[in-house]
Amino acid sequence: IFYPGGNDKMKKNGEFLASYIKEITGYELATATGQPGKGISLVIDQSIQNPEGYQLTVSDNGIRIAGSTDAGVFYGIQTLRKSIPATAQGMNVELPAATINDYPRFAYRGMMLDVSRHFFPVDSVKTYLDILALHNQNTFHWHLSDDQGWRIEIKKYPELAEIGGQLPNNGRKGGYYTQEEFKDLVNYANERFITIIPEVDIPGHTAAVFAAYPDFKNAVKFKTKVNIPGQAFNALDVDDPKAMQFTEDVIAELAALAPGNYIHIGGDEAIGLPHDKFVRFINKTREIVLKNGKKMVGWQETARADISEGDVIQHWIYLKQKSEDSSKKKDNIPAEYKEIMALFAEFMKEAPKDPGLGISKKAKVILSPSGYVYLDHKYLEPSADSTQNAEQERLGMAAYEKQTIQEMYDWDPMTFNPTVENPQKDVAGIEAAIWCETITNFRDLQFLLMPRLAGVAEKGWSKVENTHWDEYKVRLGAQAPLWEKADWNYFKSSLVDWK
Ligand code: TNX
Repeated sequence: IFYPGGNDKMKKNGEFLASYIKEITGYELATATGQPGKGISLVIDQSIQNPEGYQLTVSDNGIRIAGSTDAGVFYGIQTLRKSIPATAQGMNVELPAATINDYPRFAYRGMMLDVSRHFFPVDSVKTYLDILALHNQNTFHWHLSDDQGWRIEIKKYPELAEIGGQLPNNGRKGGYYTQEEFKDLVNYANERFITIIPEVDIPGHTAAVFAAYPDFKNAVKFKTKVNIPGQAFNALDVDDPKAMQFTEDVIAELAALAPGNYIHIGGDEAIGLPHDKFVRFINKTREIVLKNGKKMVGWQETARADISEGDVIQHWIYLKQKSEDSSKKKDNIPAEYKEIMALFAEFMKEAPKDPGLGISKKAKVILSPSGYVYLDHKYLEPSADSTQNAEQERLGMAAYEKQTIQEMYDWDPMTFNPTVENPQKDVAGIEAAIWCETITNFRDLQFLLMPRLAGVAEKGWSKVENTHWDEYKVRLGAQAPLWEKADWNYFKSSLVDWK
């Protein structure tokens, strides 16, 4: 495997390719700088237009993978890796002579992980990043805080992680990432051309912050003893100087840790927080993000604040309602839930307007419509493997209607929501999310992630006219041996003929 000298990233690319080939075939290929000879050459070629595009050529003379950047070459390597039969251990591998010119549809291809509802240790996050890399996903949105736990060490507020990271959470082990671990993961992601966008979710979803700092003022007025899992009844108060100093300090530490351009400030579901306080909170937080040299991403509700050009909103509300079932459940709601349910209903009525509102303020949009890319939906179709029945029953949010992997694959990010009128101009890309309320270990996470992530990745990378379920399911079935070789768990959908 030849790579151009004096380029560490290309050297690393060569090493990745060697390790993939070894994993699949058992063969150990040497890597070396120098003139491309017979063998595999990795080449920087400025004639390739898209910065993440590549050209993969297989001929009598060997294999050539060219990109105008080291990232493009990396994606060519992923394609070569997926083209070697995963059953090739110890066998000769023959590839057909071919030239592939390939490049992504969207520049932003993200995946969110909720480590608050379930804490995953560093090694699991690394495997998660490996899975993203195989699928050409270039952004890792790391949901580091929520009601159930605060997961990143903040030096000025040690109790955040020590107390807020160890809350009772349905018997799950708590935990948090030290800043050293965070930096290690930034490097690990960077080698795989993945940018980390850290999120601390404020002003709502902050029960873990209040657990650590009970003297902060809670701006949510109404009081209730009940708690609906995943819903926030706490919000930092923009008029509490302590809470705002906290916001300032936390964002400064995060900005120093994460080399990417963006900080995600959450902003979702601040139910019960008066509109005016919400708007002022987001406005102030936005200023803090900008002052730290970063740009702000927020969940779509942040469109209600004074955002403008350069800001990014994440469009998440888009349920695919197949039936009216969900309304039936309303009858047996206990009286003490009524107030929050009314507030929530009001909130959901406003939410469909957010994306258009954000666009009218010149923000860009990341598409994460829950009906298509919230991978914590339960699977509707049976597994082809009955030993998975218990997992299938247990995993995924009961509040969503179950969906088949085909239903979640069949969409076009550019046209699914007519209120996004000019997606060519306003959409930055797509991002899937995995929320972990029902997840109890890393195998559970993989079970919900795979195979749906492959479909999300295809929608992010390929032209929509090249994404048809009937062909896709064949390509998908061919991926399983690679996942099995890596010991990644996945749902064996009965809609797919798994190889
Ligand atoms: C809504 S979407 C949430 C999360 C939940 C998720 C469950 C969003 C920004 N907030 O807090 O975990 O639904 O799917």
